[in-house]
Amino acid sequence: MSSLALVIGNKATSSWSLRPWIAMVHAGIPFREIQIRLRRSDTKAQIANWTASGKIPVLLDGGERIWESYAILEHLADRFPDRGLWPADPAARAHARSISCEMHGGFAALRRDLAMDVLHDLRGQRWSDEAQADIDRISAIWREARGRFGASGPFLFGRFSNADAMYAPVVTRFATYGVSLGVVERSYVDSVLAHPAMQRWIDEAKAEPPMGT
Ligand SMILES: N[C@@H](CCC(=O)N[C@@H](CS)C(=O)NCC(=O)O)C(=O)O
Repeated sequence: MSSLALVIGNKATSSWSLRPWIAMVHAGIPFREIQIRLRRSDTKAQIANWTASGKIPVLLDGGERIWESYAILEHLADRFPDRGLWPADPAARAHARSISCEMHGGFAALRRDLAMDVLHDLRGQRWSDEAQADIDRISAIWREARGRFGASGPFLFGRFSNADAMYAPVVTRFATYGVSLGVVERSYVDSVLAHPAMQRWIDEAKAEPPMGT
């Protein structure tokens, strides 16, 4: 039995939960899943059982609790150094961390206007100029990473890495909202959506009770 447990929210909408979850499933790291239903009267109390931050995901590792999606990804890379969660090359790894932190701390307009919902076709919805600027910046980030570091595979740094985990929720948004993309970004979106861990997340989201219940 694994000593790791990941506290997450609803798979349909919990974009922050998807990040460590997809990294762990991709890397074959065994863990127990503890799911908290979001947007219910008892959600805050349920989250408070695991973290004083008021937010999930939280990773339980033995006696330690690690919160904040990016910190969890760093911890997993430390704990499982053989799984290649960051690119091996130092320059690629530094770049991967930079774009992952940019995702973690930024793109508020995108998150507000294009909330993640893997279950619904949201084409036809409109978003602000600020959200479009976020989309343009993310597209540029993906093109640069693919161009400089992506030759060995279909992901940002070739092989799937923590950087792809950080951008996985954006990938689902670009697909469900029908965001218009260039050839490189479209192909990257298709590769992430085809990843077995991403498919599993979406399948499990479909099997969940409706939000708020
Ligand atoms: N910066 C945090 C953000 C986490 C976050 O906002 N999580 C949402 C769920 S996706 C949450 O816990 N919301 C609390 C609530 O719905 O009451 C991270 O990277 O983990």
